Amino acid sequence: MNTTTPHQTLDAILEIYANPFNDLIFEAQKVHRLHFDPNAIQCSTLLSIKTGGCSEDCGYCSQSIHHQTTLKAEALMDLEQVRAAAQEAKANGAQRLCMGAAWRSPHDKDIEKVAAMISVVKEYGLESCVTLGMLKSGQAERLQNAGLDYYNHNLDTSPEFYGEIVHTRSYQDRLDTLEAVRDVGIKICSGGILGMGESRRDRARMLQVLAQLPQAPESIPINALVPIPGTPLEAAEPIDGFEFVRTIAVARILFPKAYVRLSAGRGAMSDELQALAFLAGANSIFLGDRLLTTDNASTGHDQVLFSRLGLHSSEV
Ligand code: SAM
Ligand code: DTB
Ligand code: SF4
Repeated sequence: MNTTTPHQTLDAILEIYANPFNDLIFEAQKVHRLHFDPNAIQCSTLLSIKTGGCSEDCGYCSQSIHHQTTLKAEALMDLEQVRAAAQEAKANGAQRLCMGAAWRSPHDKDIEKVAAMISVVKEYGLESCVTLGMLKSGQAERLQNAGLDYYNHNLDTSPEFYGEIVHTRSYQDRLDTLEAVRDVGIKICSGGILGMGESRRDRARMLQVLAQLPQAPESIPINALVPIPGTPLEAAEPIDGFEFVRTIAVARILFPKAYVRLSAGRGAMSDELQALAFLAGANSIFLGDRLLTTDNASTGHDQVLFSRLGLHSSEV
C-alpha cells in the first residue's frame, strides 16, 4: 500500500480508506509499531469545569442553550473541586486531566481562574489539557505561562459539512484558534465526531485539513456521536463500526506519531470493537466513569478490558 506522502490529496486519502479491511489494519499496525509500544494506552480523564448554558448551537451538544436538553447548567468549579478530581484521576491511573468548559470563548477573568486550575493539576504530576472554546492569542499565551500542556479544539468534520452542524461560528474560527494555540507552543489535540450524518468524504476531508496544518496535532480524538435527546442529532444513524475503525486506521497512517484517541462513544461499543480500534492504531482513551456530561465506559470495565487484551497504561 502506498500510504505516506507528506501532503495527501483527498483522493489519496480516500484510496487508503478503500483498501481491503485486513490490508488497511495491517498497514496501520505496521506504522503504529514504528513509533509506539503497541500495548500501551495513554489515559486522560475528563472534568467538566463549567457545564451548560453555552451560546453556541453545535447540533451534537447537550450544553447548548439552543437545544431543549435535560442538562442542568453549573457555574465554574472552584479550585478544591478540581483538586479532588485531579486526586481521583491520578489514583485511577490517568496521566492527564482534561478540563472542559461550555464557553463560546472565555473572558480574560475566566482564563485567570483556569490558569490556577492548571497549577493544581500539575501539582499532582498530571499533564493538563483544557478545552474552552475560541481563544485570542494573549489568552493562549497566559495558558502557556500557567504550564498548559494541551489545548483541545476539534474541527469535528469537514469544512463542507460543518455548516450543517454548527451555525454560530465558522470553520475558519476553529482554524484561527488552533493557530493561536500553536503559535505559543501548546500541544494541540484536535479531531472530530463520526456519526453526524457525514459522508466518508467528509471524514477524509477533516483528516486532510488536520494533515495540512503547519504542524500536525499531537493528539487526534475520534469521537463516536453520543446522541443527546433534545438535540438536532438525537436520532442520527450511528456510525458503522467498521467505518469507525477504518477512520482510526487512516488517522494512524496519516499521523504516525500522533496519539489517536478512541474518544466519546466507547460506552456503546462492544469490547471487540474497541479491540479492533486499538489494533487499528488507537492508543489513547478517556478513563473515568464520566465524559463531560454523559457516562463513559466504566473504570472497572476498562481495567478488565486492559487485562483481557494485555494492554497497559502509558507512563507520563
Ligand atoms: N466548548 C468548547 C468547544 O466546543 O470547543 C469545549 C467543549 S466541547 C463539549 C468539546 C468537544 O466535545 C466538541 O468539539 C465535540 O467534538 C465533543 N462533543 C461534544 N458533544 C459530543 C457528543 N454528544 N458526542 C460526541 N462528542 C461530543
Ligand atoms: C473530545 O474530542 N471529546 C471529549 C473532549 N474532547 C473534550 C468530549 C466528549 C463529550 C461527549 C459528550 C458529553 O459527555 O457531553
Ligand atoms: Fe458550546 Fe462546545 Fe457544546 Fe458547542 S460543543 S455548544 S461550543 S460546549
